[in-house]
Amino acid sequence: MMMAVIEGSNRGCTEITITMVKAVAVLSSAGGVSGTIFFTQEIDGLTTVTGNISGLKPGLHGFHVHALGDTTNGCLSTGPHFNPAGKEHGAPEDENRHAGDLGNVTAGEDGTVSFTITDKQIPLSGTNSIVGRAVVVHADPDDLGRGGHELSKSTGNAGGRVACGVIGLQG
Ligand SMILES: [Cu+2]
Ligand SMILES: [Zn+2]
Repeated sequence: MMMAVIEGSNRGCTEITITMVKAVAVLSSAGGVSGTIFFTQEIDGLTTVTGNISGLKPGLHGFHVHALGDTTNGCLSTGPHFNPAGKEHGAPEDENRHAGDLGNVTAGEDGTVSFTITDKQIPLSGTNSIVGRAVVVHADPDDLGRGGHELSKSTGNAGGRVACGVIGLQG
């Protein structure tokens, strides 16, 4: 025991292991929307989200992390927006936002979208990890809390849940 301590102090350096955490969600839906969303947690605490989605109606679609990775009743059972800080719905750049509020993705005329989002409130490790939760794509635009609708401050009034996928660890 004592030997180990002396050896450690003699080495004169500290080993730091940096593990890049990666996760993935495969979207499924009842209505022909499909896609794959990749998550990479950078060493500076940011998570980069890269996705491809197809089968959407052209235009904006609310895109969120919902609290639960439960798809037993389709996307309906993924719960509300992931909101560990107990805030109101907002835009990704807002101070007052749910952690899961990732704004909108914009599908082209062909119904597909490829996008990259970088966000600091959706870690893949630690207390507020989004692993085991779900990503959800909505039928309509997310009004980012500004629409004045009774649902604006809770869901962005983004309409139905057209596709979702559970966020799982990736090797
Ligand atoms: Cu949502
Ligand atoms: Zn929200």
